[in-house]
Amino acid sequence: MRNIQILSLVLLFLGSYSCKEAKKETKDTMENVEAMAEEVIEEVEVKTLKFSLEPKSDSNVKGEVSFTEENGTVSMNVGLSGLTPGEHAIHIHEKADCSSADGKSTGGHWNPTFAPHGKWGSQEGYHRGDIGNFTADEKGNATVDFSTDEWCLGCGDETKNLIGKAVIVHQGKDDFVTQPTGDAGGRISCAGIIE
Ligand SMILES: [Cu+2]
Ligand SMILES: [Zn+2]
Repeated sequence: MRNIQILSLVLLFLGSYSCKEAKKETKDTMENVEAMAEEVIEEVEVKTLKFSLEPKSDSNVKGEVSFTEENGTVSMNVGLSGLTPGEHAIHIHEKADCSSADGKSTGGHWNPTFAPHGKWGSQEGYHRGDIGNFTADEKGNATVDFSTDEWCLGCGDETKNLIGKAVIVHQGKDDFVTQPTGDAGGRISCAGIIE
């Protein structure tokens, strides 16, 4: 009789123990699901915008540009074809208006901080649109990769916001000295940056 009592106590103990374990497992699973959901939400916050670059000033220079914002940094990736081999300037200009044949409808270099024109990162100052020069290969193709935390895509800070501006590729190269253009020559490809 006493053995039966002990056995039922043991069974009772095991029963409540496994029930606790099951509850704990459910809680762990819920925490995992919540953590995964947070990760998904963070991934959604990576913002990417893509645009086509259209030929200007009777050039054949076209391509694609994408901007990706992640953790406060904007990365720009550009692919171009139809260039003359060698160095060319690329800038952000102040208006997302590529309507004119010469690309001048985009205005001057984007310069929200009222700085002199210059080489990106220069002590003497530089426009927020002064990306610089890149080199096209002998076939006239080029890629440009650039990233900075001094830009954003649609944030409230107008000294950083790329939306409403334009990407301009020039026939010549930027000398980083001539004000306020860098003497980079004609505008041969254009893309407006819009939301
Ligand atoms: Cu320019
Ligand atoms: Zn400039």
